[in-house]
Amino acid sequence: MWRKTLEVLMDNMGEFVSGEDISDQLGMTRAAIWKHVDQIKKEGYLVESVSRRGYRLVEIPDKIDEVIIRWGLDTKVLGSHIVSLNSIESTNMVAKEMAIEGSKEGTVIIADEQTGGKGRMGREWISPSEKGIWMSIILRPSIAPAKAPLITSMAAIAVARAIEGVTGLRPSIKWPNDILIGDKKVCGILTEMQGDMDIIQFVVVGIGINANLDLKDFPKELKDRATSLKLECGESVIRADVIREVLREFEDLYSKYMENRDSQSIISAISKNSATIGKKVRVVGVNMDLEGVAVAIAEDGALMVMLDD
Ligand code: BT5
Repeated sequence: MWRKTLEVLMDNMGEFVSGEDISDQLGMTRAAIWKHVDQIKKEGYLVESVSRRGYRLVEIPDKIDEVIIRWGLDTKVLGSHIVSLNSIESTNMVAKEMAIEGSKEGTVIIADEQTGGKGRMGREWISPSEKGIWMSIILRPSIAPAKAPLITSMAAIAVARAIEGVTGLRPSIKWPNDILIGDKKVCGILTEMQGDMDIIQFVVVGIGINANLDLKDFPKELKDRATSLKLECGESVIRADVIREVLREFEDLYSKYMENRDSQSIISAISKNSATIGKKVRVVGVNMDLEGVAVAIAEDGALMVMLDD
């Protein structure tokens, strides 16, 4: 319930609001409001209490909280329902369970810490507490499963744009799911889906962004391959600012695609920012191991490789 009081204080950020006004607005006693404010302070928000003037919210901490994320978020679908958690094994796991149970499109699950964060093919994703953006978005696109890679591409473009918008850094996209700054990984995307032969039931887009990790937060083997926004900018970012931008950019790309089904703008955006095209690559599959040069991204999001022969 304290979140309701927080919402009122946030709407009046920097201004005093009297306990009476809040209690009228929420239909609660002033004693209840006083308790809420006490809780809000304990949560790390800076609130001034001055007798006869009321309460004034002065500073919002860098927290993963649905109220903070929703504040100023102008999307229609993505983030229409936000679930914020302290610590969880994997937000993708929670999102998949919620999607199976019928959670609506645009639901966002976000955690301060993942104890079993997942990469692709069972790999591990390091997700230390209060340092990063570990979130999953449920989508229900009426498209064929073969088109699902486009959703990963949209998420990658959205993250790259959001990072640039908030920090001024210029990330590139390493096909299919990594965002790099320079040659170091700052974000990974894990898209999982459930569907039939010709239609998707849901897609869970898991996005992990290293926001405020310090060098000591990375295990030895990742120290020269991974980076964070903080390490690159020299200062911490407010995670909620980045989250809102990702949701806005993602919704923009997604809603346009669902409307016109034109993948060309997605392909050209991802090609323009690509860290892969023009590079020598190795294609490793169950029964193949080939080398060549990445030349383009195809209409369905696949990477086209020119083999040596
Ligand atoms: C990925 O896999 O890059 C997908 C990562 C998706 C993470 C998000 S967080 C929210 C949601 N919930 C989840 O449980 N997962 C998603 P892949 O391309 O397989 O890369 C994994 C590899 O990246 C690992 O084997 C490490 O080498 C490296 N790695 C692990 N943690 C990292 C980190 N925090 N930053 C950079 N590299 C990392």
